[in-house]
Amino acid sequence: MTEEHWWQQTTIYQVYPRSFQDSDGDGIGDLRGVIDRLDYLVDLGVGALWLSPIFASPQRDFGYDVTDYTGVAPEYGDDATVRELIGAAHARGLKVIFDLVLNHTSDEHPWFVESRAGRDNSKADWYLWHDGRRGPLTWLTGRRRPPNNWRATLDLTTAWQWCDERGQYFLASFLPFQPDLNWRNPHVKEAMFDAARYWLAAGVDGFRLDVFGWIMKDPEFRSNPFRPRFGGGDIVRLWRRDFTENTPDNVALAKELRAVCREFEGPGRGAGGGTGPERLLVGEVFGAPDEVHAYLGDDDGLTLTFAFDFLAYKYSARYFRELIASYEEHFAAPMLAAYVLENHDRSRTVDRVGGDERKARLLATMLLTLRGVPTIYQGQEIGMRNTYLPLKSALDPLGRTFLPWMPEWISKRLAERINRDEVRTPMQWDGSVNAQFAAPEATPWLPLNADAGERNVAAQARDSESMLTLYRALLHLRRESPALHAGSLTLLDTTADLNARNLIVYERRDDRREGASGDAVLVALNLGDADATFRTASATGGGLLVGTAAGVTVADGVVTLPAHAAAVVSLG
Ligand code: TEU
Repeated sequence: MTEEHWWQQTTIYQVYPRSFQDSDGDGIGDLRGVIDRLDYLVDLGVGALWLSPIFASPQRDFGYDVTDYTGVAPEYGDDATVRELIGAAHARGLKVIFDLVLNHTSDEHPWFVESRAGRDNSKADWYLWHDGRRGPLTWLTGRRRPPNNWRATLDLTTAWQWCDERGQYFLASFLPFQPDLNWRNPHVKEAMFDAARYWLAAGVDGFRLDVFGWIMKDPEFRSNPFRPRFGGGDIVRLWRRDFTENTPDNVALAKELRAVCREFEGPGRGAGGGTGPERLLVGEVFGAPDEVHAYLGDDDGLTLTFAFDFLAYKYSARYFRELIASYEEHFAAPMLAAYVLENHDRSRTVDRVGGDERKARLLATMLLTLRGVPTIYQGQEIGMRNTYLPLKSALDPLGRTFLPWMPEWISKRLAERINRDEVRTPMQWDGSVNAQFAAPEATPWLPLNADAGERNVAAQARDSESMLTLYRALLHLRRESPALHAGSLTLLDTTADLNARNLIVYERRDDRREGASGDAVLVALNLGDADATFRTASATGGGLLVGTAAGVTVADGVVTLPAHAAAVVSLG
């Protein structure tokens, strides 16, 4: 792989279009609104914009239930607006990444409507249908049992849904109204690849691939082995996912999708004869780094996979130190992971660290200085909080589908949000009514967080100590510093020094040109409750480039860090 792929140096900003900016007063964000905010993203300093799904959808899972992969949802705009958005972003040097939901469609998609109607129509084999198994009462009731033990998301119920019309089960690995497509049917694969081609031809720079790890399931429908596991991101998981997740066939699918992108990529990138830029494919795949790095292949698979262990973490120096080491080992250069602290499914960072902004600032510094592609979820840059909203009236179907019995006093206390509305409330632009997300007289589709009056972009832009100012500074520094956007990472061993056991320290060096002493930066993070110091190898020390707290200093090569503070220091 040659150097200088655009995506190696980029940073991704996730826009949840429904909650970013409304332009027409219906209380729902839209594409015109995104266009109006592009300059904000440029000023913030991000390189690419990932739009959560904007395709036609009944919006029962807010776009992750698609009914037309090449049609724009009317409440968001139309084909002309989306093309205008791509052009306007490109004109500002921003890349545009769409969200592709390949595993399943909406049950209202015309393909599924036809498929479920009978066993001999043209779409009969487009989804994963199965007769099921005979059970002890089948002779009496006629009901059969699900064919195997595959579980729907959250692992609480079977993934098989009964369909009376066909007298068969269909597989729905996520929510019951999201039937899984049968990717072993070549017509399905071509139809989905054609949808990708449609947007590649329109100029999108790549795709975030929804639940990519689940697409190719075991063709023999074998049951997953029973092996209970506690912790590790899930509360409890009873079965391994050998036959449903990250199967060898699924890893192979990444290559086929890459080949589709190559048809549009410019000279030197395959036989497609395309002329465009290299396209980014970032997969939503779950698993340990030693497992998921296989998706990247040898520059012929996905470009990136999300490092979700950074999203459901234990806030400790040891946890992150080991994680960084593990990613450095399994994603060795030129491979990279996509680092992520927040998204539209999971808790906001500040809440995850118990409301402690110091910790959130430290994590932001880590996110934006690791060797990888950082992803920022809208609102993260102003430290938006979860907005507590009762499960009973949730618009998000997740908790209502799988945990409707859960009392509020429990759901409130879970680390993860099972009512994902809580992390999807409108973006807080200023302190006015509706925070400029929508006109003051509009009714936003979800309520704003009550703190929008104080916590908003306008207020933080004026405040040199704000979260927004920190994100901006780090993003711009990352852009300017070759060590940060293209350099190597070396973890320094601080564990021997008792005083430094809660520190994580790493160096980033631009050592691309042999012999030349390029740009070098040291990052020191203090995850402890006490002050800590660290002596850099360079006697002169360097200048403090970014500090997350007033007490961060560098003098005579010694970095001093108050509790939960972070520093980025120049070694050049
Ligand atoms: O989410 C898949 C996924 O990560 C979930 O299983 C997650 O664990 C859950 O949301 C609990 O937080 C993707 C999308 O990001 C999500 O918004 C969609 O609802 C889902 O796929 C189905 O397409």
